[in-house]
Formats: sequence, C-alpha cells, structure tokens
Amino acid sequence: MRGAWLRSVALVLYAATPILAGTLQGKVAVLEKDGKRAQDADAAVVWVEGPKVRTRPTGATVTMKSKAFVPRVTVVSVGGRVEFPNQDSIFHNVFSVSGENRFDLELYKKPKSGFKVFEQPGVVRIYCNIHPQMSGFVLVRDNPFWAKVGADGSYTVPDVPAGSWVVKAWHERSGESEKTVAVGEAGVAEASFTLDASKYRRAPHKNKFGKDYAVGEKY
Ligand SMILES: [Cu+2]
Repeated sequence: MRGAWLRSVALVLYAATPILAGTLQGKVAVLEKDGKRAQDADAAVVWVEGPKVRTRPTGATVTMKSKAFVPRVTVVSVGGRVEFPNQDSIFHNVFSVSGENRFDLELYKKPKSGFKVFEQPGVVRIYCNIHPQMSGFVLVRDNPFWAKVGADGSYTVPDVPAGSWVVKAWHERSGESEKTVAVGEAGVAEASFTLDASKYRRAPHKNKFGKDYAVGEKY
C-alpha cells in the first residue's frame, strides 16, 4: 500500500517537473567502396546512450515473407516484444546467437507466429535456420532516444534530456560510429556521421548449431 502511494507521489512529482530537453538532429551518409552513397542508408539507426528514462516497452512486428525478414532492421525498447509472423507457406525459424539476447523459435509456417521479448540492450542478429539468405537485425535500446534515418539521410531525435551524451550511428555494413554531443536545455544540437561501409564483405554465417548450412535447400 505504502509503496503504491509513494509511487503515485513520485509520478506526480515527475510529471510536474519541467524536462529540460533539446532536439538532436543531423545527417548520416553511408559510403560504399567507390565512395558512392549506399542505396540503403535509411537502414541506419542513430541513438543516444546514457539518459536513464524508463518508458513502457515498445514492441514491433517482423514478418517473414518471401524468405526475408521485413523490415530488415527493427528497433525496440528493453522489454519489447517482437512478433515474428510467417506469411510464407513454407517453414521458417528465427534464431539469434547474439549474447544474452540469444533465442530460438520453433519451426512454423503460415498462419503461425512466434515472439521474443528482448531484455538486453544491444544489436541482435536474427537468422532462419533453414534459409541462410534470411537475415535481419533487432536493435534493443534502454531509452526512447533513437531514430531511424530517413531516405534523405536525415534524422531527428526529439526531447533529449540536456547533457553531454554519447551518440551512436549504426549501419549493418559499417558497424557503429560515435560522437559526444552536448544537448542544451532547449533548441537543436547537431551530430552528423559518415559511416564507412567500404570494408564490408559478405560472409556466410553459421546455423543455430554453429555449423555450416547444408548445401542445396529443400524448401
Ligand atoms: Cu526460412
């Protein structure tokens, strides 16, 4: 009882405290081998590390369709539940061996779905154990200050608490790049990134048993 009462007081105080926050924005360029801009720069994500702001977990849906994860890159918050419906009439599986976010869903096909609740912040690589060409990413964030980059390479993260924060930009072919950015109590802070995807090499990944995929898929 007392705990609930204290919590409600804390909530009222929290709501009554003006949040001093700025907007973070900038551009992200993803460059390929020849210096050309990547076609899929809008698969990049920018996030702010550090601010401790808890929000209700936000989930997402990643559909398995035509032997692909759609969308290929998904961002959720810690505690977020991701649904993985299979819209193909063949079996798929979803698994990851990414650290503490490791998981493995059963084989299932349309109209079945599976789900995973992600509890650890990080970049989670997801695969299907039948089809090696199926790959995707779930980025799990411990605060709401992130944005997907738009088709024009720009991004905006609103309401970032004032402070000096590490801002990271990520694309699957470049990995992470970071900057420390001072966000004011109002107004706009700028952080732009050039991500180098020129050294990326497509390499086969292992199946969920840590073995090579069988040659010649049957489905
Ligand atoms: Cu599959």
